Amino acid sequence: MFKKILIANRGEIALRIQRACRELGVKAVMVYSEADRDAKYVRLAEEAVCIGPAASNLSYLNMPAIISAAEVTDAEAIHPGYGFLSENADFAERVEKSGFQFIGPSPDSIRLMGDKVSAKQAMIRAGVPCVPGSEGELPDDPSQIRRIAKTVGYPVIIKAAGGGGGRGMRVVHTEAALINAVSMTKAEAGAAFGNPAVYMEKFLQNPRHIEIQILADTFKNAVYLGERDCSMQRRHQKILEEAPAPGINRKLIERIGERCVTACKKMGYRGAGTFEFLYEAGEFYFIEMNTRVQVEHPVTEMVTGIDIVKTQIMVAAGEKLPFTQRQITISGHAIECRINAEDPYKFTPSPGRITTWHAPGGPGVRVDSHIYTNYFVPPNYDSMIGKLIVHGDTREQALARMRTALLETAVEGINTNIPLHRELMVDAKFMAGGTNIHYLEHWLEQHKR
Ligand code: MV4
Repeated sequence: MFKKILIANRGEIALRIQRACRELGVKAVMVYSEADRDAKYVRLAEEAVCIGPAASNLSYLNMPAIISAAEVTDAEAIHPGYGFLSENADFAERVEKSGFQFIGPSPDSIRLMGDKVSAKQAMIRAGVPCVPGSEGELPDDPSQIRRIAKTVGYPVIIKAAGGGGGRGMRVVHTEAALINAVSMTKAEAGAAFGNPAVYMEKFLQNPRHIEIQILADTFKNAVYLGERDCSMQRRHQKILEEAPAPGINRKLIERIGERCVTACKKMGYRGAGTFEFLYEAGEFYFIEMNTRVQVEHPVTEMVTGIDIVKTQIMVAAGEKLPFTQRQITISGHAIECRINAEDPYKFTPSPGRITTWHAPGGPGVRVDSHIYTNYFVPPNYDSMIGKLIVHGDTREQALARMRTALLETAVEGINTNIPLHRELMVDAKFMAGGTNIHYLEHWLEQHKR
């Protein structure tokens, strides 16, 4: 095992990784920007290094500053968390070239999955079901593009190879609009991602967003830890997640999970990963793979009892996965509510000083947050200030526990989205389970104030 790890992130995930380090007996080096200097999780770390001013591009995205911090503190490995440099293949490569272990997959795996066309081709080869569409990048010839769209069937969606997470896509309903939509998407993709390549898929109108968590070691062992339902989102920002996904056939999940595992083994994938699927009319369609730990990993930890962050560190240190697929079982139900510093209905950010913080508790309640009374939420970063996670024997019990936890939680001094979560936890359709990716946006439209 490593003696010392550098944590190249901030906020709740920095604290989460620090906790995993402590459990493993590994020293944690925290890097921080000037805006995060006084944060308690920074004080709590064995060592801390300032890597620059508040602006992310000068600190948490500053590769030389982060690698220098690892050098001066003699860290052996770097955990990138999520966001920032976590899926930057060039960063992973520079980390490795500088003699440190990147806690994540190889630069090649990150690069393969970062290009959504090559990712999809790898999945097709591995037998993972994908959304029907162009096999690879769209050609330039308009008549060929029209022919592909005709075969796929309208509506279609044009997506940028360099995009992902909802960036660089356009829905096309008619042949008349096709060629212009392709040109526009290519132009935008070239400007935004430095790669004008686009591909086409059948546009699914009312899918759910279901993702499969996997873990893999360097000995060709890989397992899946079941699925998460992340359909409750607004403008591609998830607001709550749950595991397992309500109402989906377990045998189907097992078949898809096994395909994901096969794909990992085939790619020689290492570490934690997430296969994102659209689920519609009883079928799964792969869309993208994330090569990092995700915000919503706790719901999977709660239903499997497996510490995903600890396992990431163990496999990065060259250890074998400490469990086999047969030893992994899903028990009960978990729900996570993301707590954001924002107006609960207008979604405008609400940074500032937290004058009161009272955390909930009780059986099956977990709080992943770095905040405390008198903590100042800086305006420079994502508005998520923590996550409330509950576990119950059944979905109904988890819902009841989340309602109680949300009732107990007090955040004063700033606005948060807790009132929105309280309303969703008593919403009849959400309570019934299985709402699709459009549900929250429609709900907000109907509950305008
Ligand atoms: C789609 C789709 C419908 N059909 N692909 C958006 C984020 C990116 N990861 C992929 N996305 C979508 N791809 C096909 N073929 C609908 C979406 C989509 C979406 C997906 C997951 C969660 C929320 C979403 C919100 C709008 C659109």
